[in-house]
Amino acid sequence: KLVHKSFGERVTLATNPAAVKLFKLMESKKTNLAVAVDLVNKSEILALAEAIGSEICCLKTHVDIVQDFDQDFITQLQSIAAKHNFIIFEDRKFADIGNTVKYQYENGVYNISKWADAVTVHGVAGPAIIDGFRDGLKQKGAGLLILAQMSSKGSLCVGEYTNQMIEMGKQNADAVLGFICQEKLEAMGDNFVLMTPGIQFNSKGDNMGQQYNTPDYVIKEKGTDVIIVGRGIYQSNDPKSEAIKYRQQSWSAYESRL
Ligand code: S5P
Repeated sequence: KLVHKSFGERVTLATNPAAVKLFKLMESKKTNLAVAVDLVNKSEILALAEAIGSEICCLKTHVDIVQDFDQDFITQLQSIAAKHNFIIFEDRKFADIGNTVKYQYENGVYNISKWADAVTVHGVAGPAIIDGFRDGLKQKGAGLLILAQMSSKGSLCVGEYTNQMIEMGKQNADAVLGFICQEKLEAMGDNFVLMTPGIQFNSKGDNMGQQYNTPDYVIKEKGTDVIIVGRGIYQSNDPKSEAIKYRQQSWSAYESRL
């Protein structure tokens, strides 16, 4: 059985600045709910962020699906994040060589390094990918989330690959905020934030491989820290009250394991 420290205690163990910020934020705001806002219009995303901002610790974007993306979208999203006190993480799942991801992170239309507090990374190309992020991360005080496991059926991020991803994180704890995973493995330690997608109350999965668990299960039984909820919230008729339900279950599951 895993022994769990509080987010407050883990503030002092974290070395990545975004991890420190997120542990503090979760402890003070009393929420470990992240929402995946996979909507394709700027106005819909901003309206949802405003509606649920008070309930969440993180808002996750897929910026490359936004049809009317512009700089004003980022400016407005950042001001909503500041007002409601949550961090923004861009789920870009970078996976190339260091030199290429540096371009992808710092350049192009989206300029992700200028605004994202965290970004997701697949370590399939090996640990040197992290060197491509170091300059950009430092300037913003941001962090990487390494995909250690995935929620989808038949995922190849398992076993020895997962162990290698944890090792990659530990060797680069300055740059790494945490892991995207389905469970806490002992090697992950207490200095990283563990985030788990594939969460929904009313569904077991979709017809494209997604698999769902409840907040209670992944936090209490599997030892993760943050739940990432997408369609369970943004497709509901009342996203705000649904977000409150996910927040309450995930926070009380967290409190009960302390
Ligand atoms: O293993 C993963 C990793 C991620 S980041 N499985 C996932 O589903 N995700 C992301 O979480 C996915 O890209 C989507 O944005 C979100 C889950 O959305 P939902 O609508 O299925 O809750």
